[in-house]
Amino acid sequence: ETVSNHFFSTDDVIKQLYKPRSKFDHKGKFGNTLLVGGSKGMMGAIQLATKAALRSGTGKTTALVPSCGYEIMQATLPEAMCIADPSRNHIVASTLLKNFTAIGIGPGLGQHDQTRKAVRSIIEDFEKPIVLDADALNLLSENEEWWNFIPENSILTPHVGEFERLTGVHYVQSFDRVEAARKMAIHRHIIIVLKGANTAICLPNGEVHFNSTGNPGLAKGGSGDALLGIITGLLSQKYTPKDAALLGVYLHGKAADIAVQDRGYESLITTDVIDCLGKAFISLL
Ligand code: NPW
Ligand code: AMP
Ligand code: MG
Repeated sequence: ETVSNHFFSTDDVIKQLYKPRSKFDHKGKFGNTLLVGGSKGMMGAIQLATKAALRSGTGKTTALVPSCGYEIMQATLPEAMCIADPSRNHIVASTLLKNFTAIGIGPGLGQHDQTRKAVRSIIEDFEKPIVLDADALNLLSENEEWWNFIPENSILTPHVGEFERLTGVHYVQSFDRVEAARKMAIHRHIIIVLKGANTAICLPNGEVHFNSTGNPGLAKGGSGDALLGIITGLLSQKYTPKDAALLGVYLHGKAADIAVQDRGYESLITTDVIDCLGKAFISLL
């Protein structure tokens, strides 16, 4: 393949994708987002994802969490709705999905056997492109059969460790890893957001788009959880899966670039990144 398959998400390219708001907009236009995740000891991950979705413009946001997380979510994220799973410490069941416009699964989910079944039934029932990260990807890594029910144009957001688990291969050269992600995106008809310092967004048509924002302040637990919330929130607003992935990765990095000016690389935490999403959106106007 030639280098013409490779693109760079500059500020100008991203500004073309962004859809500004207009005076008579109402919340019904911007979708109803569901985030699925959390387990005992990892409620922070789904909190961060939900908060990031709230800050990304979605009309309504709901989190599905194990019941030990219900009060945590209701008390800390008043703008979000919450559905408690029947089980206390990890998710074991699906929920009514027909009212949701986009679903993101994975932050802090854990890898319990019953959780695996619940995730599978959510993906199968929803039938539209879905966003998968973290433990939802680890579930996929276990069994080739899982690929059969991942809807086309779904967005997978692995870090290097998760991607290598998906392929079962350790890549020495990052070029080889990106090429493997590109081939996987073509073969499975999905979008792979291969995360890292130079996040590569691989599309089903074989294009690879490198992101231009972000910094080492993001090298910290929680960063990816926020990214899942942003991308799912954008998908909910009827951005195409491609545009949701490109714009979401860009905004996540841009918010971190703005936040780090006050926080410094070491002190930056995911909450700071989410708090700067507003400035990242404003930079697109
Ligand atoms: P190493 O150490 O380099 O050999 P995991 P996770 C590798 C939740 N979280 N380049 C790395 O290998 C998530 O949502 C909850 C190379 C390491 O062994 C998930 O549900 C938080 N290698 C769950 O925790 C905040 C890389 O992969 C392994 C790499 C587990 O997610 C934190 C680590 O990956 C977290 O988000 C890279 N760039 N990146 C909360 N507040 O509740 C990773 N690796 O085992 O998938 O663990 O990513 O922490
Ligand atoms: P996760 O490992 O799932 O928490 O995801 C980490 C997030 O932080 C991804 O969006 C990465 O692209 C981003 N990230 C991590 N390290 C860096 C870095 N050195 N430069 C830019 N972005 C980074
Ligand atoms: Mg992660």
